[in-house]
Amino acid sequence: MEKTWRWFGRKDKITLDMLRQIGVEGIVTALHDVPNGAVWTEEAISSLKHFIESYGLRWSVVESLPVSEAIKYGGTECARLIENYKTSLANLGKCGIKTVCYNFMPVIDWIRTDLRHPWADGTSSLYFDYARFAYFDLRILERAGAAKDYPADILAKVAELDTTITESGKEELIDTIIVKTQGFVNGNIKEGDKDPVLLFKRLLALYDGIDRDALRENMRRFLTAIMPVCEAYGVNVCVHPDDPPFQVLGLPRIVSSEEDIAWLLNAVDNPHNGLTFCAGSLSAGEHNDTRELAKKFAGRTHFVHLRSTEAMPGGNFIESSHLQGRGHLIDLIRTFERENPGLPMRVDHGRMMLGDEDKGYNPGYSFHGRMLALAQVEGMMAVVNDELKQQLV
Ligand code: DNO
Repeated sequence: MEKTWRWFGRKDKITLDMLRQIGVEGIVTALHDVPNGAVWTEEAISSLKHFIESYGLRWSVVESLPVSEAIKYGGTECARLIENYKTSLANLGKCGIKTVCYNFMPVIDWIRTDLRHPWADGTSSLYFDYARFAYFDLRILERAGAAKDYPADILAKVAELDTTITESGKEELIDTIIVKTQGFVNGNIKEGDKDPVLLFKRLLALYDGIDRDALRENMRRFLTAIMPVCEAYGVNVCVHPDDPPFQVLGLPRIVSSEEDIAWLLNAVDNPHNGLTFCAGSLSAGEHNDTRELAKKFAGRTHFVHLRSTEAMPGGNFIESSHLQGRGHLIDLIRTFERENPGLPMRVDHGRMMLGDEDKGYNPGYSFHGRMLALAQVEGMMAVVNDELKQQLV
């Protein structure tokens, strides 16, 4: 597999010089300054590409070319935004960047409730606490009908939290769920925006009446429209699974399970329509077995995120070490190297350690934690490739 790293552009405190020193081969990035929905011009793409190449690296994958909300809910601007998306894809293809990751999660991308969940060894990682999330939904958003979406034990924990949570605790929960984890990935709500809860409620309202089937049809329409451009320029698009892989906040999520993935690959049955195999996201759902999913979908996978999670009691999950948890990364590497060798992979998230804490990195994107994870994954890759070589002789 190709060793890639998510880099947030020229402003990233983790520089390309640093990445070259730790054995990174390819860069995963985006035009982070271009607003969601606007065209990525050939000039802007090729300027960043040349910058990356001047460090002896290559721009391997785009993560992400964001799909605007109006495309997902089918708003009036949908046709124009799809045209813009096609132009951006064509421009990427012309510049030789052929793997493009995106997601189709309405309003909210990945969800965590705690950014610094402490480990006994002094490091910390990201965490999802179901009751704290339910608290945000029921007590902060006050979403109509939300109570029926949670089991009785979670509702009891929410009532208990009511008596202990402070005002600053509530602010921190809001900041974690809809600002800090979101701004840098989809730009819906950014740090510094006034009244994020109100903004968020307005976004949720855009999906009134959009159920699972309607979202599926909008995804089919989007994929069908972009396939001719993908074919013309040899670009592979690869959808990122829902993180976590289940329904939240009354919104449909349609890339959460084996059945969902099979649906989207068959609905537009074209090799350019593929999957970003995010082991971390998929493993956070107890209905998913990453090993089985990899065997089934390796041929249509264009990009791999190696990360692992551990399911905890009560619907919580923690981002575990890359060596442990439900990700089963060694097995995945074995499957991908056999079935679809050489795919770009990045270690997705790492713990915070050894001074990462005060650097202001995007949540999950620490330096030391990811470097450690990369070294662990490199070791796994070396063993697997050695095994494969021995099987050939
Ligand atoms: C979080 C990421 C996701 C991912 C997007 C891809 O760390 O894995 O935000 O980049 O969903 O579109």
